Amino acid sequence: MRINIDKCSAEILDIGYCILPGHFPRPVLETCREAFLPLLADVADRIPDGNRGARRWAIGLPFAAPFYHSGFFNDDTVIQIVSRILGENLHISYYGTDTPAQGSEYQEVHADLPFLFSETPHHRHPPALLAVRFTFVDVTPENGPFEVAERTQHLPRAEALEKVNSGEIPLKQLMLKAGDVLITDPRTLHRGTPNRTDTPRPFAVIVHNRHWYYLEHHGRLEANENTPILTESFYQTLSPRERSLLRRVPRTPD
Ligand SMILES: O=C(O)CCC(=O)C(=O)O
Repeated sequence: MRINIDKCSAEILDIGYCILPGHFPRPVLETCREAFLPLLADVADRIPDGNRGARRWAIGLPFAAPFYHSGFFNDDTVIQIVSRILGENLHISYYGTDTPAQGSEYQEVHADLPFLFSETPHHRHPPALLAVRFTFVDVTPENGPFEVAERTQHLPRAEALEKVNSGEIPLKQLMLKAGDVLITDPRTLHRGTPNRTDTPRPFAVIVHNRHWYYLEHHGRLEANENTPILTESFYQTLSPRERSLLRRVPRTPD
């Protein structure tokens, strides 16, 4: 489907996100889902209670087979949209997943980032970071849809939380299909909801940053700390644009 880059960028700046329907190929997402299940089983063995709430795990993925697909990182449309907002020379700092399984609960409504200028909470400014997100399975009302409170990225955090928790600003459920790409400003308030099925619902995230922005903790993979994030030899096989995007990811020699 042809995507209107201007419209999508404007939506992110206005409501906090936009969706590119059916943008990534479903067979590739299915290979990711299959490869992810043993990794999730290993993490669930080590951290049975979850690390993002009950039976919910944040798990970092290496920039390597079987999870790295150039199509996720080097997509012309996605890069045009994120660079329209973040400017030229942006970089990718993290690849990971959020997965609720059966027994998970509602998360507290939250944002994924502290304020850039905490001393002036009313100061409205464009994002320094965008999350490009996609699910490995179709989302249904039963398996834990992501919920988002539109336009809350523009408000002081305490006011936004108060308005969402009191119901004045509604939370909207995003029923994403495998293949849909969600681009969000992670300051926009959101929460994960319970997965009531026996099938985990992995939700991938690729973090894109302005060229001057970097979060230190992105230098290690959540719940997957012993896996090399990016090896030098794999990095050297990538296209010039991918190498530029991943230039700040720590690399290990083979
Ligand atoms: O997986 C989800 O639906 C959201 C998870 C989330 O926002 C988080 O863990 O910070």
